[in-house]
Amino acid sequence: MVTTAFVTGASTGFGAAITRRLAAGGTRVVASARRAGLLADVAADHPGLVHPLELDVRDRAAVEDAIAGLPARFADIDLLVNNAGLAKGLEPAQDADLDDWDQMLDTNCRGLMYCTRAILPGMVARGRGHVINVGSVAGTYPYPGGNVYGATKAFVHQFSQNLRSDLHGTGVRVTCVEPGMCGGTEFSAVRFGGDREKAGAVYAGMRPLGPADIAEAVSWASSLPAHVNINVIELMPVAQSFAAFQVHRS
Ligand code: NDP
Ligand code: 8X3
Repeated sequence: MVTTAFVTGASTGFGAAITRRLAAGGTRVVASARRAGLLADVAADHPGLVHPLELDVRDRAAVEDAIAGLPARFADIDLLVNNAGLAKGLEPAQDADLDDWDQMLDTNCRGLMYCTRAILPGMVARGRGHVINVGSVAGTYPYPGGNVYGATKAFVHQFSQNLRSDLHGTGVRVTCVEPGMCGGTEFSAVRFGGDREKAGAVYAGMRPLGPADIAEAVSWASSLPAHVNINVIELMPVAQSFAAFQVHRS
């Protein structure tokens, strides 16, 4: 059983649902994100079990300090859920904003690296632990405008697999959860710069996955017996599937 978890991006969406799900099962959770007010709301619903932690995962020193300074009750982390992340923009590469590209790389890749590197030594020393990284189908299947976002999630996938090699024999497990379209989060509003109408249109007329589906996947993978490692979970709504290659004809 997971006793202490550290969840990034816990203020909304998947991270908040994962935090609530774990806390409801009695797990102590460090819930981290930049927006302290939203974290306080999550913590208030689970008194004593959720420790809110205001943290920007892009800030390497802040990540190291925050993890080194956790209260004793929350210090021995046996589940890290690297969930913080975002897509910014859907423009073709030739028109994209480089600041958006930097923010995606810094959050989805560097932030995930910093949290992992800070928490792994404790797991290895204790001979147990589980890192669950939130990737995306965008890391496997290309789509127009997915350019750097998809590339960051391909990084998350491969980093997860490589972690398994490095952690061989330590007892520490690694899983990459790779969802398709999921509504009920701020993902599309963030991607479209706060344009809620454009964000809502993404899910019009179809039933996407919801944050509870992702929390279920995380809960399942982390609750399996210690000798079982789920490498990858790829899940999509039934309403989403694949289309043909595009062909340009002159
Ligand atoms: P949300 O936008 O609702 O959640 C993103 C979370 O990341 C928020 O809690 C946000 O909190 C946090 N975050 C963003 N930047 C930072 C940062 N620099 N430091 C710390 N926290 C940060 O979206 P989702 O719940 O949908 O997304 C969660 C993850 O799932 C992301 O990695 C996303 O790429 C991935 N994903 C989403 C899918 C979808 O369709 N929704 C599908 C596949 C994958 P705050 O702003 O308070 O810091
Ligand atoms: C989010 C899923 O298909 O919008 O990672 O890129 S998608």
